[in-house]
Amino acid sequence: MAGRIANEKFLTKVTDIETIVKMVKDGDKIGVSGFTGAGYPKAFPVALAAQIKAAHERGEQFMVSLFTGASTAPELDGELAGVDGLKFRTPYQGDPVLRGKINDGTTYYSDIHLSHLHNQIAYGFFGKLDWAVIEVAGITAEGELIPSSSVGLNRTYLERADKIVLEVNQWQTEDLFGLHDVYYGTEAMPPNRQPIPITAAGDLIGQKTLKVDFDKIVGIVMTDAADRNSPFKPLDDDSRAIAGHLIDFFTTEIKAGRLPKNLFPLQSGVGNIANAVLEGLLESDFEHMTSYTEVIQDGMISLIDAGKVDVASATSFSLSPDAAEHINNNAAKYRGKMVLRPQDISNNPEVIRRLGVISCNGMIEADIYGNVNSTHICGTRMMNGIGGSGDFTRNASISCFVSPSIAKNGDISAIVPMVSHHDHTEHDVSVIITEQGLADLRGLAPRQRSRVIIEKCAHPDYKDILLDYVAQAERVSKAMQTPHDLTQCLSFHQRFNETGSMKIK
Ligand code: 0RQ
Repeated sequence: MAGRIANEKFLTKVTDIETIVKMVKDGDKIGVSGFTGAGYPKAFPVALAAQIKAAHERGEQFMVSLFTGASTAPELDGELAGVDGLKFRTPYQGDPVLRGKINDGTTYYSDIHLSHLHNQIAYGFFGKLDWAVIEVAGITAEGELIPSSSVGLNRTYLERADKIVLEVNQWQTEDLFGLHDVYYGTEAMPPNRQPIPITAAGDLIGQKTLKVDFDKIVGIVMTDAADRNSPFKPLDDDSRAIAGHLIDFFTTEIKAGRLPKNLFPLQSGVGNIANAVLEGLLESDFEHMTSYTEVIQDGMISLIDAGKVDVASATSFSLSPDAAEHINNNAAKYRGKMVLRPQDISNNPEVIRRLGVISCNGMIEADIYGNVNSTHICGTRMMNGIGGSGDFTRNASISCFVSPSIAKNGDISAIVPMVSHHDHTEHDVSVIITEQGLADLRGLAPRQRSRVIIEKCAHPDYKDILLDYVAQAERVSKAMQTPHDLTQCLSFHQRFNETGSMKIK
């Protein structure tokens, strides 16, 4: 323990988790560390869930509001949602149990751009935060915190909450020290903000550790538990084809003089397809690439190891168990090649625009005009959330969306007449890619886009009904800028809800 807590004063705060969670009350607002299954507290949520369950069994009301960096893991979102303990949740999740509670109305979910939450908390939109519960890899002799496998909103929660709990996780390697860059310049609110001085993906502008107000610490607990994430799906033919289309596109852009030979910094979203695209880049000829993204996935580590990517900036790891073990054993080797920043910096629109980031994110569906739905199944059912996809898409030099052209054995088309929920509008989407092909929407008006998207991206089973829709829309629409048949524009979704398939039987 003494090794991990190098400041003696902090040793006096070490206690057990039960003593701490007894202080949590119904209605409390809790900001925790954790981003895409990395660096979340392991002891507090499980102990709190047990306490909430016991309170419910006594007939007492007990629910809390939970704020994170992004998605966490079953021991956090799953445990608390499983006991009906979450009244409110923001800004992003990916847990099946919590997804169920959001969709059955138990939990209010505010789905927020990840770069926005720092300011929104500072402005007090959510009220006062009662708790910050932060996992760290260690505490320095100077009394500062060595972040663990994510930074997320830790700095914000430590600054804003009344009470602080630290979990010192001995599973996280101490060699993570030096991989973080914690910038304190966004403590100043507008109009006093200064430019964020990042002009290249690997620039270091902050400090290696998080500051903490010792007097706010109510307890420190020791843990020894792995970050929990599931392995990525193995590369299949569809993801190989999608990666191939993207690489061909980059090659064409280089030939046209619009991209340098090492591309612009890449952002790659969460999910299997986004990770597969990174794996696909391994087989490409591009070298000395960089990445300005929010999560470092397995594919990014392969690219760094292969010498294809020089440096990757993010806010968190999002790794399979094998890759997490690899990082734990080799973290020191990656200093200078990886940097983890607060998420209002990793996802900062100013920096993304300056660097010319190329974004690449998964989608649920796109429509014939290039609007994209990343979050809602059939317009109402939350999947995960917008996460950082909007931060990057709106500000990227080229914004790409990737998806197989069909889902659920072909009963769902990823290309539809009108998206059932809008996350990214036609104004922000440059390129759509499915295994069928790549639609480059840049420079096209809506009626030109509809042809290109259907021709290049739609699955053959859906091409004809999509073209029929276009013809019908152009016949009946009151105006020709963005023609729609308002009685039929959601017919694919309606058919799916009624028959279980978007196909016409
Ligand atoms: O279901 O898991 O039951 O097989 O959705 O789909 O094709 O494996 O794709 O893992 O890349 O996820 C948009 C959800 C794609 C993700 C989304 C079903 C499909 C499958 C997963 P199964 P795939 P991916 C930065 C960026 C928003 C946040 C974001 C996402 C499951 O990319 O959450 O981009 N993005 N953040 O069968 C019904 C459809 C469907 C569908 C797919 N139209 N209808 N089900 N599925 N399309 C990172 C962060 O923000 C942290």
